[in-house]
Amino acid sequence: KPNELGLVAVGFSGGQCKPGTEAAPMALIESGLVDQLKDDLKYSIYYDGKVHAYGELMPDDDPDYRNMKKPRAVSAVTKQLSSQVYEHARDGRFVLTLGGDHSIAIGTISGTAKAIRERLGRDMAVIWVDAHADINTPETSDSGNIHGMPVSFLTGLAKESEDKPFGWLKDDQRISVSKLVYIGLRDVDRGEKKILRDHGIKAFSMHDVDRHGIGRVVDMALGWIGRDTPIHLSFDVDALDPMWAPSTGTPVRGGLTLREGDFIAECVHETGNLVALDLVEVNPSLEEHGAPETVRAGCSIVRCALGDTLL
Ligand code: DIR
Ligand code: MN
Ligand code: MN
Ligand code: MN
Repeated sequence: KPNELGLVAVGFSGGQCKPGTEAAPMALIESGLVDQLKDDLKYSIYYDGKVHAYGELMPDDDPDYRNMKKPRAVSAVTKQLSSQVYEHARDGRFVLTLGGDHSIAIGTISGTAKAIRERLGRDMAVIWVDAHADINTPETSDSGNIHGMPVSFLTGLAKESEDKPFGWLKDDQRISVSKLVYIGLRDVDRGEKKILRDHGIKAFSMHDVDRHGIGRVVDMALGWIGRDTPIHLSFDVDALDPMWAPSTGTPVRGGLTLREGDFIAECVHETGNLVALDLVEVNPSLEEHGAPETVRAGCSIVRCALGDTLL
């Protein structure tokens, strides 16, 4: 069902300390994104019409655990999101998740990884477009913010026992470090650099984009993944330079242009293997004069990944 799209709107900001990302899904939808996907790109949209805040899942008390901030809240939200995403992907739909901060990728990627294994018998690849690697373990993290850790939980570098936060994550929901590719990195913590090196993880930094150009970088990234591999694209809007996306929690100068971001999304769409997309870390309450611009940039990335073309 290539034209069926499951949309999940996640109004959650608990993976980091700045409120505001919970307002992003509505801002993206109100700017016309869903109508464009329906009317221009001809998708049948499966959307429950809600921005999920998961208030009913919030614990009364959520002390730090293994250096993680709000571990129970993030674990409960991502567990619920994982089954929402799984159900769409299991039914053969493309899954678009609008965040929310990047901790929600623990839910989205675990959901698609499991569904793709069941449906296609394949291991899914992940393209993580971000200024940051988000691969801290609870122990390597300086901030304790879980939006800097999702990849370590998804790859099994960080694990937890059954009754603890993220203990619900099982092997069939995980991805291999060999099927992970980064584009856009420029603010990677020391502990993360060691993890990337030790596990031979494929990463294209802004240095690589400068050296080779975005065209070759995308070719190399897709070449690493290989043909006929289902792809989940997790796009942190802070991969873009703050000139195009200022309203985000941790902006880092020297990023991708909007065209380079759109180009990545266009090329991943062209593979025909894209099964899911996350668009995260838009925070309309930061740099408020830049919020409309950031929302427009986010919409543009989503449209490109879903098949919009320039001609
Ligand atoms: C930093 C920042 N590496 C951390 N991470 C961010 O908190 O672990 N990720 N901003 O998006
Ligand atoms: Mn991120
Ligand atoms: Mn980031
Ligand atoms: Mn961030």
